[in-house]
Formats: sequence, structure tokens, C-alpha cells
Amino acid sequence: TVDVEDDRTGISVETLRRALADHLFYIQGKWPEVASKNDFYLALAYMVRDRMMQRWLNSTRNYLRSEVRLVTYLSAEFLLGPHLGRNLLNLGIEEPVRQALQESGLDLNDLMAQEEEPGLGNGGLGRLAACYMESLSSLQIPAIGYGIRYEFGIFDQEIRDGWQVEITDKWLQHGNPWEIAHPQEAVTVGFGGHTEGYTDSDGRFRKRWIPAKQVKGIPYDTPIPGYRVNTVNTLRLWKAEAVESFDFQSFNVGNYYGAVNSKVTSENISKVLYPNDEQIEGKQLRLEQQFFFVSCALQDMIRIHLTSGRQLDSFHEKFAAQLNDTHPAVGVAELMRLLIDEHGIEWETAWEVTQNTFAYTNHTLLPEALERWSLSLFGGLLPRHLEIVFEINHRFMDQVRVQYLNDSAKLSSLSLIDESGERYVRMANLASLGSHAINGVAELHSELVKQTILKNFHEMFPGKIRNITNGVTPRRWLALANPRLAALYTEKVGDGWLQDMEKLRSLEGYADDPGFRQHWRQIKRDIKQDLATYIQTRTGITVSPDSLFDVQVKRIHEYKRQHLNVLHIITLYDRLRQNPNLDVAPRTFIFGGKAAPGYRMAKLMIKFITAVGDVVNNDAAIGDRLKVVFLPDYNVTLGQRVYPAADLSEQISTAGKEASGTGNMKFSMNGALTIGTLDGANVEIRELVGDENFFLFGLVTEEVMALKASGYNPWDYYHSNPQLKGVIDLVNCGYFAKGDSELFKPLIDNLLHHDPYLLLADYQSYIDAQDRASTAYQDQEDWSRRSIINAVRMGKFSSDRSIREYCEQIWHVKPVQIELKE
Ligand code: 26M
Repeated sequence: TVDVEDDRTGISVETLRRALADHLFYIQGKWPEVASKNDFYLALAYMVRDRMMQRWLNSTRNYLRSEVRLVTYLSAEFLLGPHLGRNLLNLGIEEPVRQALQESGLDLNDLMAQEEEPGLGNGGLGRLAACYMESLSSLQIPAIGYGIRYEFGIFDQEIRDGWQVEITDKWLQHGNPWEIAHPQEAVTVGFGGHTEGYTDSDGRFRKRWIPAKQVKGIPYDTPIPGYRVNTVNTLRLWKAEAVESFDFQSFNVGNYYGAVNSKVTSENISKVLYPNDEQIEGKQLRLEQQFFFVSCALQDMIRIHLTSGRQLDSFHEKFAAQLNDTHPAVGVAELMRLLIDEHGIEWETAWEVTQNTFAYTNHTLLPEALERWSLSLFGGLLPRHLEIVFEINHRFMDQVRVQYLNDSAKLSSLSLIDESGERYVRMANLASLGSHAINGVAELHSELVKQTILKNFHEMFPGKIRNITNGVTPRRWLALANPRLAALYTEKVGDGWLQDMEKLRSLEGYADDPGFRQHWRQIKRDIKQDLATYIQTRTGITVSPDSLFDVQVKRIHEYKRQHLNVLHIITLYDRLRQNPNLDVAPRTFIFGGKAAPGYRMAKLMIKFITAVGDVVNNDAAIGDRLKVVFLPDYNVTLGQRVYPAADLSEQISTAGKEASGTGNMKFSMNGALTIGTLDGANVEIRELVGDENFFLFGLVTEEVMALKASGYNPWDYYHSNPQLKGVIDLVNCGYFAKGDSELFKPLIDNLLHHDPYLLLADYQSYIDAQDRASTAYQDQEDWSRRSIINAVRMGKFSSDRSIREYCEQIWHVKPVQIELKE
């Protein structure tokens, strides 16, 4: 017999070569001679997708079995990054594919660069959802991610004259080979209208919702394969479309253009991702988005549950639904409505099912980020849900009254309704009450959740709030981002470390091995050279791979204090001007990150970075000792270039403000040392790498709170610290603005008069820590030792560990092995 590989599934080089040609011809409709790079990329993507199909469909079919319990991750954001590389890695077919392409005269890396990354998220929260989807699959946990298929994801950033300019992200324009639409599984979502009471056929008094408008949700599915397992989970994103029969009623009365217009309005719902750090209060479209995707998800889950042959009173046994922040929190009211109004379940049963289904993750303590909707907006859009929220609250307030003897302070702080002025629905309270578990995202953060925003919930329901420290997937953030380091690890410990990152700990002994350290340094230098080349082409700035790469990449925000980093740069610059022969370790300061389009101070911070860069980079007196680079359009793809090239990771938020951070983990696992405050997961990173391998500075959370309570005065620091005064004065006189003393005035005035994030209070401590880092870098042998320690001790921060904790402590789900055959 002759074994012939199937062209759709075979992975021999010859089969792959043929499959590629086939897709190019039959899917792209092109001969190789006229095919564009994008045609080849698409052909390749379809070829890879074919090789996931059996596993994907087997997984999906398996989840319909009644005994399988599923996690659903409800998130308004999934910041996925490119699919192709991850799929090749997780399927284990990169090498034959690379070779098949080569034999066809194509380069894999070149084609991978064609992929437009789906930027369906802002930053940490969305990227966490993506890491968690990947880990769920790799751990063989049955799961579905539910979210919105935004037509426009996070904007692309350009820098013009040092300022951020936003460009629309047209990620779908060349086609998306990774998604499959399932219009036959569309659901309908209502908005507006009113409610009415009626008596059903059993004589029971019931309520129903008569929406004013309906929108169709079409699911688009994307496969998320696990690493070297048969599990392929689904990311199901919903697109909003007009309900023809409904909207086109106006057509019958001759209002054709009116009908088309209302079609356009319906489709606006999934049009664009909102930037997260912008005032969202009063933005009706945002609440429409939230309700839209959550209602689609819950209806889909109910359909799955019923097809698996079960009753709705056991819905919570089939599903564990995680609320990624409060964005999907309206789901608490929607599940109640679906169970009670649509499926005739009693309130008490519905409430038990609901609470047992949901769990809620909090991602920020910043007061301005806590979601609330005015009753008029909420009730206008979701009248039935407002009634349900009132009823939940009514019953809850009775319970609070009994437990706390009518304590009015307790009542008003626990209430789902903020009644201090105009009345609002508090989404964090709704999520907390409607869930059986609440978690923070790092140890410090979870403690602060208990002590501050959810203090009274914690008191009333002890044990309900826990911690699950964030993690990131080592497949993307090591294997894909840093193939050189990954190869070294595999050479030393075998490839098991990608499934169990704790295995890297066995490399600790090498920290004292000069040969290994030499190899380690060589790898880091090669990567830095690659980034230097990229910097040269993207920005025209020449940087040396031998300088210390000092990197801060993350969203631009005052609490993250990129401007504190700039104050340090100016300090060094000032020192060098005063003393041109000063012996300092040459440094390259690298920044990247987007500012919310409406956040003026953040945009000014970008201008501040680039303006200081313009002066420092071109001052002959400084030579090449200091370089400042702002990398435009920071995204997942760029992150994969940057983290591996860093020597020093800047994690310098005001203590108590950064819930966890996840970039801090990515840097450290790629061998960077951290300069940071005791904030978020920095605390846990420092505990693992040891005090001596971490540059700590700054006030701790309690000190921050105490200083603010006692009346913080930034002028005290300005007047008592000549170096700080010199730096501020230099900015103030327009030195970095071609003499324009107005440009940075809002920034400097804010620091001198308010300084809500305590830059001035932390300045000297930061400078001292930076000086320690500079000195440390001059001893390359010792720096390498610390770098190795950092990298090999980061096992805890694999998202596999985080997901295992969610599974055991919150979701109570177990892995399910999927068969490849059939
Ligand atoms: C909103 C309005 C005005 C100003 C700020 C906001 C705002 C701030 C933060 C809105 C949302 C915010 O958080 C969302 C988010 O991405 N949080 C991040 O979640 C990550 C994953 O858990 C954590 O690692 C980050 O520390 C946390 O900032």
C-alpha cells in the first residue's frame, strides 16, 4: 500500500508545498507569478487553519456532551496579537512549514509580518484575556471566550512632530483567514422600549420586556489551539447587524432611507473599541456594546445547555462565567431576565443559578475607572434590567438591614444604586453581589480591594474576595518572542519548560557559570542589535547595542509615571552638561505606548518624551552616552521585539495604583532587571528574585496614603532638592521646547501644584535607584548573573499557574482530553 497524506491535514514538506499552491490557486485565485505577499500569507494561513480543523470540531462537539463543564470568559477586549506564529508553534509544524515555503521560494518570517494583528483591546486587561485563552487551551480546559468583533480595534499610532496622531485600525481590510462566521447561530438582542405585566396560562403574574429596537448578533469564531495538545477552544466574537424584518418595516411605509439609516445605527454597536482610560460616563453606545455581547453570550450558553439535554436550573453546573472587570456585569441582570421572563424560572432559583454562574475579576482601584450608569441612561436602554436591578437591590438591602441593624452608612455603600446625587447603577456592586467569587489580580491589589472599594462586601461576605495573581503565556512571551533564549532553555532542560515553566529553576546554578553567562550576554546582545536596527529604520535614531537598554512600554498614563522616567533622563543630561567627563554607563531610553485620544495630559507626556529626546539625542556635548527613543505604535507585535531586548524594566507606578502589571513579568522572564516601586505584581517579582536583584525605590502604599492624608505639598520637595529644582526649572524655561515656556506648563504646573501621583515625593529615591542600576550595569559579569536569576525564577508568572488557580478555586473545572481521530 502507498500512504498518501491528505492535502488538508498532512504535514510532510511535500504535502505542505502542494497545499500552499492549492490554496493560492483555489482560494486566492492567483498564479504564483502575480500573487502578492498578502496572497501568499492568506494561502499559508488557510493551510494552517486546515490543520486545526479536526481538533477544533472535535473539541466543540465534545463540549456539547452533558457531563462537560465549560469556562466562559466574558470580556469586552481580547488583545490577541498575531495568530500565525502561535498556531504554528502550538501545532508543532513550524519547521516543515518553513521548509515548504523555502522550497516555494518564500520566507516564513516575511509572510508572518503580513498579518495585521487583531488589536481588540487597550492594554493589560485585554492582553490578559488573550493569555488566558491560550493557557485554557494548553491546559485542555473546555472554554469559550465571548466578546465583540470590533470592526476597528485600538487605533494605530503615528508620531508627527513629536505628537501622537491616531489612525483608524482597518485590521479586516485584507480579509481575516482565522475567523469563521456562523450566521445560522445568530441571536437577537433588544434595546429600549418598555415593560408590561401580564398573567400567563398558569395564572401567574409575569413581567415582559417590549424592546423598541432589535439587533442581530452574528458569531464569528476563531480557533485557539493549545500547545501540543488536541484541545482547540473557540473565541466567539459578535458582530452587530440590522434585523432586516424589523428595520425594514419602514420600507413598507415608503421610508427606504430611514430604514437604511436605522440599519447603519444597529451596525454601529460593534464598530469601534472604546479607549479605556477615558471618561465613559454617559456614553450610551458603550453600554449598548456591553449589553449586546453579554446578551449574545448568555443566549448562546443557554442554547448549548439545552442542546446538551439539561434543565436550566442546572445552568451553573454546565458553565462557569468569568466577568473580566465590570464591562460584562450587566450580564447579572440579563441572566436573571432570561431565566425568569423567557424561561419561567422562579426568582429564588434564578438568583442561585446566577450567583453560582458568575465570578468577577477586578482590574483597577482608580476611582475614575469605576463604571456607573445614570438611571435615566440605564433605564432608557434596559428598562426591564433596571427593574431587576432594583429588585435584587431591594432584597439585598433587607438583608443588610437585618445584619447591620439599619446602619445607614453600610446601606448606602453596599447599595447597587449610588444615591449621593444623581442616581447611578454601580456596576462593581452589581458584579460583586451577582457572583460567588471576586478576585484581584496581584496579592497587594487583592488586599487593597478588601480594604478599600469592596471593604463592606468583604466584611459581609468574608472569604468571597481572593487573589489570583496574573500571569502571561510563555509560549508567546518566550518561545515566539525570544527564539534564541528558548533554544538555549530547550538545549539545557529539554522542551518540557514550555508546559511547566518552573522547570527553568533548575538553571539557577548557571548564574555562577562564566561560560553560560558569556553565552547569555551574547544572546542578549544579538537581540539588542536587532532592535537597534529596527529603531534605526523606524525612527532614524542610531543606538548602540552595548548601551544599557532602559525600557518603559505600556499605556501612557499619569499613574504609570512615564514623566518620572523623563525627569531622570533630564537629571542625567543636566549632570553631563555640568560635568562633561562624567563616567556614566551609556543608556538608551526606550518608550512605547498609546495615549487615550481624549486624555490631554497623556498626549502631552508623549510630546515631553519626544521633545527631551530631540534635545538629548542631538547635543554634541552628550555624544552617544544618552539616547531617547519613542517607538511609535506599540502593540503586541512590537512588544515581542522589545521585551527580549531590555536590560532594565521600568515599573514605576505610584504604589497602590497599578493593579498588577503584566509587562513587568514579560521583561523579567526575558532577563531584564526591574527598577520599580512596591506596586502590583512587582512585589511578588521582587520576593522571587530577591532584594539584591531588584532596584527598589519609592513610597509604599501606606506612606502614599498617609502623605496624602497629611496634606502633601510638592513645593517642599522642589525647594529642598536643588537637583530636582534644576530639572524642573530647565523644563519650565522652555529648554526642551525651543524656548516656548508655555508648552509643558500644564504638565509642570500640575506637578508643582497637585502632583496626584507623587512624582516629586519619589524623585530622589528613584534617582538613587537609577544610580545603583548604572553602577551595577558596569559590572557585566554580575549583571548577567542577576539577569539569569530573574529569568529562571519567573515560573510563577506563567498564565498556566494563574489558570490552574482559577480552575481549582473559582471555576471547579477539570481538563478534558480531546481525541484527534474520527
Ligand atoms: C478609566 C477612566 C479614567 C481613567 C482611567 C480609567 C481606567 C484605568 C484603568 C480604566 C480601566 C483601567 O484598567 C483596565 C486595565 O487594563 N487594567 C489593567 O489590568 C491588567 C490585567 O489585570 C493589570 O495588570 C493592570 O495593572 C491594570 O491596569
